[in-house]
Amino acid sequence: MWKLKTAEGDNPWLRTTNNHVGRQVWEFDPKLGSPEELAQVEKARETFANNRFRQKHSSDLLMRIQFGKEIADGEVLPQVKVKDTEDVTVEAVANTLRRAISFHSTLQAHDGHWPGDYGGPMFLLPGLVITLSITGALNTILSKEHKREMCRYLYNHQNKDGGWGLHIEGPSTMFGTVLNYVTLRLLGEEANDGNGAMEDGRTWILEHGGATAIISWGKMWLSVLGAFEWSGNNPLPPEIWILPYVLPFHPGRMWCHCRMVYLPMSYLYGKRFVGPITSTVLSLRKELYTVPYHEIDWNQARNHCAKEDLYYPHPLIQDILWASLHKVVEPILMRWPGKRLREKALRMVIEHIHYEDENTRYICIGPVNKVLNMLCCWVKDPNSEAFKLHLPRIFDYLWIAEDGMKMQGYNGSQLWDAAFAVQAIISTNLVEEYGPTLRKAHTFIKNSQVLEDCPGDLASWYRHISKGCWPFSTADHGWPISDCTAEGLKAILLLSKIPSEIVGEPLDVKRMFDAVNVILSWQNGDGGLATYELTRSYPWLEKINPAETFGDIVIDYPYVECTSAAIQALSSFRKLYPGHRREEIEDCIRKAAVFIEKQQVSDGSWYGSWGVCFTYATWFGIKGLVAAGKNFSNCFSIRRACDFLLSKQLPSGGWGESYLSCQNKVYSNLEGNRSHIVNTGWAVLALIDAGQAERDPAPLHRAAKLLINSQMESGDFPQEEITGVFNRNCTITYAAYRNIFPIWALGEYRSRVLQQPTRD
Ligand code: LAN
Repeated sequence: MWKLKTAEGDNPWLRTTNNHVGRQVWEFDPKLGSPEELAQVEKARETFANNRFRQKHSSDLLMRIQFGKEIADGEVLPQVKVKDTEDVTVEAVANTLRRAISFHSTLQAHDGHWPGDYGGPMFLLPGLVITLSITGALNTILSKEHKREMCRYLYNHQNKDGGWGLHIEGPSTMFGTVLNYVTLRLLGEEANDGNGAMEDGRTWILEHGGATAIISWGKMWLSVLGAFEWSGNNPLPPEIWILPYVLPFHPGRMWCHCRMVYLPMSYLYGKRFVGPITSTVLSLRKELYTVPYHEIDWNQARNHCAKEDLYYPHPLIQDILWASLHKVVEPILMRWPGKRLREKALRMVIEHIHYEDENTRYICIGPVNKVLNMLCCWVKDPNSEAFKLHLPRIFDYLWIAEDGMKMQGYNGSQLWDAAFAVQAIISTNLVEEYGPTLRKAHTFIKNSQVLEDCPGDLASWYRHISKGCWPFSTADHGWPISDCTAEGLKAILLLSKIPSEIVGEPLDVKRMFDAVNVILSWQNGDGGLATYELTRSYPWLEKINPAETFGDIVIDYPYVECTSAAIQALSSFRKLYPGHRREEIEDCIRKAAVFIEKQQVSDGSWYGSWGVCFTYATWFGIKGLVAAGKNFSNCFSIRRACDFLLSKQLPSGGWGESYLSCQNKVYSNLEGNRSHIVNTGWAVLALIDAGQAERDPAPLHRAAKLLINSQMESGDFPQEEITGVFNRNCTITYAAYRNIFPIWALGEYRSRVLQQPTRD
């Protein structure tokens, strides 16, 4: 049976700064699992597969089954349901909360974090499998169980029309279909597998123009594999790294995710690296195209893109730019003396790759550059230490649920979920009862703060300071993020107000000051905060975004979510430490509030970038303004935002927003106007913050009733549609949200709407 191991790492090639706190890795052990447990797992898999077109999101059941042993031993309070005709009572809320927190506590790992699925995107596993197949590590690194579970995952997420989407809930795209089809082939599936799935996939590809119509990232992956020609790619010259930093398009000015993905891509492009041409690769050359491989017009293929994939079409200026680089500059750089410059650029690029690897303990900033960097290290030297150091960190990205084994969007969302869970539990006023849970989470958050900046001259590595920050996942990952730091600090400050006999010693004040220092350092001139760094260049740079399926990736834009989180953290901090950097903090909060008001859309909403979508950002918008000292009566923005939210409440009492909101920037209900507990949680939290209880609590009562009635017998809540999003067009799973947000919303409802100011 599969077993989740947390905070462990016994491989000599693993490095860590904090004893692997937060690390989560699944291992297969054939000796584990009672017949009942194995039957439970099988049942979960079967149910998922049978309903896979209706419910595309898995419910993280393998982890729940593993932790479930503890639940069975503990007591579960009887379930509560509130009838249509009844009012919500104090007892019903308290009972629901106790059941929910008790359940959520059983999912907490011994190091204090809440492990969970961070899957969703469907373009990540292919990068890993292609890399492992090229480097010959596919059979040595992955067991047959790994491969079987990966195939299960891919078959489970094949759409009815035979294709695969960009993410689990998305319609088929060429990118998703070609890459996942290729992945299945590399994992050992035959082109004609007998049950028709591979044939259906291939038919989808051929009917939509063949693999020349795949987007640029797909072209790159197929080229390194040997199933596409480099001449069919638009140039990614590594020389961009040796240009002077004053140029607005210098990569050091780009969003770190964009910079870090194009860095290794430019290495592979600069070398025109192609892996070994195996019989599978030769066969793929026949399977993927509508014309014979040697007859493909590669120059035309450079700009060919299926309409299903096109979220961000290239403007004309890009076509001109790529054509001139392709036709004029590349031929010079490919032969002497231009080649000398290429070699110099490649040396610089690989140095930056090593710097990134070393400073993330080989986890890397995300799943895409993780595997690309690993491939580059192998291309440089197949016997290198760097490559060996990369291998054990692959497992930090793999997660298994009843839908199979997936590659996650990050090495987890550990810190983020723990910071939210702490705030949610504290909001309920049931702190004494859940002391042990909070104490463990407190330890985890303290152990996950990043204590040092990256080494060397930060500016020459284009890095912001990190000392005092919190990451999104683990300290070993270590990249600093503005809102993660803010949410981490908020949780730490709340915990510091609870007696240490209950939750343990508070964080050393000096370390709180360090966190404040990074938060202040992130504020841009316009008052807003971006994600990891300051905004270093201009929005017009988006014109040279070559990734056809993603929007807003070229620079790090300021966001309402990040800005609001910073205001909240600083204003809570200021209440406890009024003397520390007072003027700077006040100034920062004031400017940040102005930024948030400016970002508001004319209908009163905010449009979010990292959650689905208006409900998420509007919660942040309101919460930020309230933390800056504004309220319903003195702030027009808050009044409008409340009207907006109330106008979207569904007859069921809930809110339910589709990921299509993010793509189209227009509020969209879920199909059939279904409600969603997570959206409902965000809306309730926002309205309570804006003082809705004093004006008219009726909408809150209706929403609370819905949340209470959604709870399942075990105390868990159902997994509904996916709730995260990035780069406008791709969704991502936040598996803990279904537990955290009902708890948080009902917690605030209990203490601020049903008016229970004293702790019991
Ligand atoms: C994340 C995850 C965390 C997220 C929050 C902290 C929640 C957000 O408020 C700020 C942005 C951030 C850090 C974020 C940005 C985009 C990420 C890194 C991701 C959604 C996780 C995966 C995604 C990354 C870009 C996926 C790889 C794909 C590429 C297009 C490079």
